[in-house]
Amino acid sequence: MSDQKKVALITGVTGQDGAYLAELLLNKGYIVHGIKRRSSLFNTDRIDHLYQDPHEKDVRFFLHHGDLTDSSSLIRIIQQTQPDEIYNLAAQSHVAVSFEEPEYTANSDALGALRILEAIRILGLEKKTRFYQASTSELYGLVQEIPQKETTPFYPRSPYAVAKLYAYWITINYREAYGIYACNGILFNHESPIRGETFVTRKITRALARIKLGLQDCLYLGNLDAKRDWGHAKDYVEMQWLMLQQEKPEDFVIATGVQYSVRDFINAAAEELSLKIYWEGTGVDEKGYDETGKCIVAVDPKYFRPTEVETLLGDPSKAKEQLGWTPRTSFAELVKEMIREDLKSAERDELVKKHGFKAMDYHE
Ligand code: NDP
Ligand code: GDR
Repeated sequence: MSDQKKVALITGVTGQDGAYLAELLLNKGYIVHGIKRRSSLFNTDRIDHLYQDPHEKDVRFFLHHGDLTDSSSLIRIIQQTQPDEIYNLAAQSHVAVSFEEPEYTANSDALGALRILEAIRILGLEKKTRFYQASTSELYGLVQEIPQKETTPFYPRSPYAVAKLYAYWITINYREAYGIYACNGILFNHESPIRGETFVTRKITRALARIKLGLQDCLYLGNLDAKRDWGHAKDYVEMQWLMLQQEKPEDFVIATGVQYSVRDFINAAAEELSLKIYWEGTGVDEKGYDETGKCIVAVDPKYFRPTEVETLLGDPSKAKEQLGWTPRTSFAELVKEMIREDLKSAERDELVKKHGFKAMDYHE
């Protein structure tokens, strides 16, 4: 890298990927600006370790209040920061919630991308600022081809996926119409110990750790047969950066190429905790019992989605060939790491409980 430090702007910096990406870019010597939303409680847990006191010298990490639904804040921040690279990671990212808040999801996830691209244009930064759009395997929805690659037709199955389809195409349109270096990373599910607590993997690791310590009785879930291609978020943010370092902008599928069901994930997580689960029933009646005959996992149809994405499996050949990328973390290692961290936090909750306080439960 030359003496002139590169400047990156990350939307969604307080989220799972935002936190890993900010850390990666700071380690690479970037000046990193992040957009956070105003919240009534602190919402910077995931990036607190990166915080730098603005009164110190040589500060390279800055946060700005803004929102993807507010063009004026986006234009102001982009004008002030003059970024070389923008990573648009912000989104209402929960598929099930998108059925409950479809209009807000469209506003932030579809129009949010447009607002940033327009800001780049309005500010005359088409030749300077590179743009990364967080696209998703949810675009494939009702899959038309197995495995899914860059050329596989899309069939979105949720308001979230439909909004992301708009963002995908507007990114390509601005690339073709205005010559902006803009690209889509079509990322398959990626998880970590800092994954949001209501996504299925984290919900499982967190609940099983708590069940193991007697802090919770049962884990309620929806469709156990859904299959996903799960990777580690830390590996995937490297790809987001790599995609903006190429000669020309292109779209890439990022995946492991291996698929497991939700039930497989539960069994793997249970095994890490030396729990054995005995399954009975199917569909809405399915239950998992421990050795003592206690029900510790049960299906609750309230978690079923109006339209489900049953199976996703990515083909990352293009990224492997052109970007020289391979995922580093295996499924087993991912599960192990998530369980290890959730067990630690369950142990903290156990301590808190012993002293008469109650820890939060999550029921989404
Ligand atoms: P998270 O849900 O962990 O983080 C989302 C981030 O977006 C948070 O920082 C959130 O802020 C912020 N945000 C939400 N709405 C707005 C808004 N209106 N204005 C500004 N910021 C907003 O998501 P991930 O880190 O897991 O994912 C990052 C991106 O990648 C998302 O766009 C997601 O849709 C996409 N994606 C994720 C995949 C995955 O498996 N993780 C796979 C494929 C795509 P706050 O902290 O305040 O809520
Ligand atoms: P997904 O992730 O919808 O793939 O979107 P999620 O972990 O929410 O669901 C994966 C699968 O598990 C099934 N499932 C449950 N899901 C949740 N959240 N809670 C449950 O109780 C439950 N029981 C079963 C789901 O039905 C689904 O089939 C994630 C998000 O990060 C998106 O932003 C991203 O674009 C995609 O991954 C790729």
